[in-house]
Amino acid sequence: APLGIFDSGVGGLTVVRAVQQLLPAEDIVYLGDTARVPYGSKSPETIRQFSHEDVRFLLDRGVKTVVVACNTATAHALPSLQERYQVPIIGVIEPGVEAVLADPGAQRIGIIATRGTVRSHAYQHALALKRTGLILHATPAPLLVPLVEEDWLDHPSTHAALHTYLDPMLERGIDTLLLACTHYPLLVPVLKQFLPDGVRLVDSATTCAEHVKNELTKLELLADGNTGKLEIHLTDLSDQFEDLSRRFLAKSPGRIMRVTL
Ligand code: DGN
Repeated sequence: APLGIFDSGVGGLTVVRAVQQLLPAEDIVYLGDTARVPYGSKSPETIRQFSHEDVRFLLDRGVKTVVVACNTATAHALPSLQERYQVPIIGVIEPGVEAVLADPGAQRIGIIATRGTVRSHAYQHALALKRTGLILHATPAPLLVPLVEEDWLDHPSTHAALHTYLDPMLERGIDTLLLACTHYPLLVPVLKQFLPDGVRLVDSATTCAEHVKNELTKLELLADGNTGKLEIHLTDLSDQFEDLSRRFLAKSPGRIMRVTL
């Protein structure tokens, strides 16, 4: 059976890409709710309602496990999804938190995400529960999403936004920066130049893929004889979403299907 992965839009294809690199034999059914993106600025109730609809769509396609690639959806909906459905449901937050704490010296952690993710305090709570004495600086960085979508990665406006968002936490000192939004992995090359030496970058897409591999291994659900097929379903399809899909996936997305939930 395939692996189901969903996101509020096409940003979650950064998770698909990371999963494909690590588990090339897995068939994947991807759902991007492009008709209703962004989730980042919506209320917790609405995010939960949309997330349940997204999971039901994937379950109807017979997926063995669901990965919630969207940080905002994980932050607000993961426990209620896990309670409702029988299949394993994996979010992006726990893997990100574990990757941060894999460094025993990590103490001063910067987090950037959508407003919804920061306000949920999901990352802050999960980190503080696992290690005492952490100093956390969580900042919503919503403008980075449209800047990445515009392909303004190494652009003066993006540098200006990074200064505004990151300078306050850099002045106070961080040893780790957690990229807690689907879009931010595309900024890694720019961030590597932008950040002072010694600040470790953790991105939730790569860490989530590693966690998926571990969970599937543990549950004995790894692909057996599959061919690494990818089906992309979007609730709205436009030239822009096709172009974005290619960039987030770093290759041709193949045929994209438009669906209604
Ligand atoms: N996919 C969202 C997230 O990771 O939080 C970002 C896009 C959005 O909904 N604003």
